[in-house]
Amino acid sequence: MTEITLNVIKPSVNNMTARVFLRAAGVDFSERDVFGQTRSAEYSARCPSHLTPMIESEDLPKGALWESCAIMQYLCNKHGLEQFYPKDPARRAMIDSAMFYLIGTLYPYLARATYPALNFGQYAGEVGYSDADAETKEKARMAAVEALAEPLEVFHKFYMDGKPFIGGDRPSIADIRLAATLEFLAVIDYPLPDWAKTYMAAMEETLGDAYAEPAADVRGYIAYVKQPRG
Ligand SMILES: N[C@@H](CCC(=O)N[C@@H](CS)C(=O)NCC(=O)O)C(=O)O
Repeated sequence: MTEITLNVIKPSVNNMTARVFLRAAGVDFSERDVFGQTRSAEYSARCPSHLTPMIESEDLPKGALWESCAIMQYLCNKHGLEQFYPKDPARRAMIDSAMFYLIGTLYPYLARATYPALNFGQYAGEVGYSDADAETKEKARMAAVEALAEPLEVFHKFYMDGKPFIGGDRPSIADIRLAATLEFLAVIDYPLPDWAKTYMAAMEETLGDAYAEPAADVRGYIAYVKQPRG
């Protein structure tokens, strides 16, 4: 019996993050596809946030852990995976900073910019969630598209700073989080800067099938939503 169950929704880049990490880390786990089930009483009882990715393990105080970055941090700590999450406090702080910056700044812009094209629901309070007219919603979406450039440049200039990855010569958990996130930009044909294209190719080449297999689910979904509808 495997120790860890990873609950996933396959088209999601939040989930792709955990799926890539668990494969790359070589941790023993089983995967459960919970597409369409996250709001069920049964899932909510185990996971009141109704979110994925979510791991379940008897070792966890509440049996369940969600938030992609927390999942990666926990498993690195538990299994001593220093190659993905350095122990040195200063180097680790940079990885943490990159992940918090992604979740707190880059991802909200990216969600506003891409979720309508992905047919994903937006969050309460967003213009895209409101009963504003289509023109107002598109204006808000375009503002988010424009806002993406600055955090992207911060990842490149500040966190990578001439190195191939945020982690230096090899991908860290912050790199897994960033590369997976950037996958969604294909749905709006966002013009990725050249460094980002090189970076994503390097991530896939370095991590191999661990990256390619979960990425194929995200890319397949994007191809599906981009199909012209008659
Ligand atoms: N910040 C979270 C975001 C998780 C999240 O938004 N998960 C979505 C899929 S993209 C979900 O499971 N939604 C199901 C639901 O709300 O019922 C992470 O990085 O794990």
